[in-house]
Amino acid sequence: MTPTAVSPTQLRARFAEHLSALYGKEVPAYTTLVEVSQEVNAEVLNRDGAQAERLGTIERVTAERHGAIRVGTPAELAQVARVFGACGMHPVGFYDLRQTTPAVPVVSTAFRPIDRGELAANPFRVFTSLLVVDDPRFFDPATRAQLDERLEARTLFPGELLALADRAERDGQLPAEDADRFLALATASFELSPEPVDRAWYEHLEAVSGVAADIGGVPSTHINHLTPRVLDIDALYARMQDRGIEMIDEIQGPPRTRAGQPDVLLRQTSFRALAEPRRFREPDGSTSAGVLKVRFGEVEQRGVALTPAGREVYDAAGTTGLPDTDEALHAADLAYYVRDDAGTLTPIVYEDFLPKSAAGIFASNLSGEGRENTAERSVVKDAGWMQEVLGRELFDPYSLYQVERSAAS
Ligand code: OOG
Ligand code: NI
Repeated sequence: MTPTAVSPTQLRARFAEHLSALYGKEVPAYTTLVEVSQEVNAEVLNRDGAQAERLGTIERVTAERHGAIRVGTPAELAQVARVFGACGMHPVGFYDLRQTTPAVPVVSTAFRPIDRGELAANPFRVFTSLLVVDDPRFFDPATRAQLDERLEARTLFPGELLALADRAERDGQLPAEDADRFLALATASFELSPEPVDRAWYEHLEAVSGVAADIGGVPSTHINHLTPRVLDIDALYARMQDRGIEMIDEIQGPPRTRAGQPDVLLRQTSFRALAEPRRFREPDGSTSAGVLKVRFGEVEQRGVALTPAGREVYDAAGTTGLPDTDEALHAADLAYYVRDDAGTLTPIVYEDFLPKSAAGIFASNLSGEGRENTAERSVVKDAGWMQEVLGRELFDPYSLYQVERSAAS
């Protein structure tokens, strides 16, 4: 690298910082969530010492965030892939949230670093959902035609940003000034737009799905939430409630483990979506003030990644079906570990998402139930289809964990 050049790793770390500053300004309760997470993490570190860093150094965990964004067309998703690609973030996993209960009319992937060193340097990941406009279970022909037209007409990412992204990816770096420009444009693309929302159209989509309205009912995209990582999510949940912040009813994902039992996969919870002031365009052409509740704050605790066999056990019986110790999980090939020179097992952290929790997080923060026409046949969208759309490799999470485990032995 040339001396003043900025690497993809640095772009990613700075992008996460920029988005965090933006979201903190837009949603002040997020800042409270980050503060409380850091408080809890300091306490766990104090209490458990080195044991607290088994699933990542405190530096990594403190800086760790995942974001969530939502886009409307395959072309928009392909552009997102270029912007994140510049930051060393690759699409991993395919989640069809139309298959969960309740169904959400999107298919998703997560952009994230894929090798251990990059994850350790900065693990920033973004859960990215694409509206399935051509699914007749959700959208009738007239709605679909209008969605297509409106989504076609908008531009989420300026040409200058995409050109910088392509250059960064091609060269593996950007000169300092171009890096600043890239970050400014990328961050601005996820800012909440002051442009008025067409009320009648938004409400029409909202009757089908709140997520569809949030994606197709507005002329831009925005960060939906930004999630810090915490080492004890139960402690955090209680403390947020003490501070008077209304949390969703439960923690999604595996239940709290028994003392000494390893944490597995991912536990998440969120505070309820806040009423944010937005401008509306009324049917008579006038504009008025109103509110929308779509953005919220989420927090997560991560555990060891399960193998396909471990995941099968978990999906069938929850954590009660899993053995109690690292050694037993490893011996039965139910979770991913590497053994260090001293013979100690180090867990490989789960870096991905859980569709059931994602659907729960979506649902707990939507006002209406939504509407689905189950008489219609769903349109098939799978990982192969998404890889075509992305125009680049869509990685399989299990293969990545497997590679990591083999590399270490
Ligand atoms: C994404 C919801 C899923 C998670 O952490 O599971 C998600 C969204 O609300 O757009 O972020
Ligand atoms: Ni999330």
